[in-house]
Amino acid sequence: MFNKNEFIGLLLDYGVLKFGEFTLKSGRVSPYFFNAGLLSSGKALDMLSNGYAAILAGQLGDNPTIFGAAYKGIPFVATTAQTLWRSHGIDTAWGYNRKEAKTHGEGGNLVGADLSGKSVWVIDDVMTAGTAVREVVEVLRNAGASLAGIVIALDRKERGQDERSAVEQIKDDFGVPVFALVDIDDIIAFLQDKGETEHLAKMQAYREQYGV
Ligand code: OMP
Repeated sequence: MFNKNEFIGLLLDYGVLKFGEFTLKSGRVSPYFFNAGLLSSGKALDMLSNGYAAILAGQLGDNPTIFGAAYKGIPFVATTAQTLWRSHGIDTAWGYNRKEAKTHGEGGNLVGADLSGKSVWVIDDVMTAGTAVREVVEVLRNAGASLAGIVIALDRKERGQDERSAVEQIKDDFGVPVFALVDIDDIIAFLQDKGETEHLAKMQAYREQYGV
């Protein structure tokens, strides 16, 4: 089953979690970056999907639907649906969006499960200020679906549009649960345990500035 420290170890081994200076979507300059695109092996994807599925298995109601946003969410939602079936015996509908609407063939910007009238769980990689997730909620709304909840791989635990964390704000605004496989405090604790000091001071300073 899913183990947080094993997962953080894998994030470091695969270079998914990098240290340096990174300008984020929010404009914040961060001493670390989480690049989910580098979970690019079968083993890594398996561990990630196991994590998402372990959380979702306890949350999904009848006729579940899960959704991954283009582009990075697409492989994750697919493998999570498979893991839910193989490991938990839960058969969930799954779908994703295209960034560019298709004008021929079946057309449209949604692929897979019919979302209309459904209560949908969203799978995403990382939340900083919550902008990306709000965009996904808009896609669901336009498809006539409602949001059931969100599972992300990493919660950076940063402020959103006010003093609350982005995750808390999303929970309040949409009235849904938000789960994360790991958060920045888990990562800081992992580094401390390993006696890693090189990046810790900068991570903690950043956390003071933007974190909650
Ligand atoms: P928010 O939209 O501010 O919540 O930022 C989340 C999005 O930013 C993610 O979906 C990524 O596209 C990107 N991002 C990362 O991939 N990794 C990070 O560590 C930080 C960000 C980011 O730009 O904040």
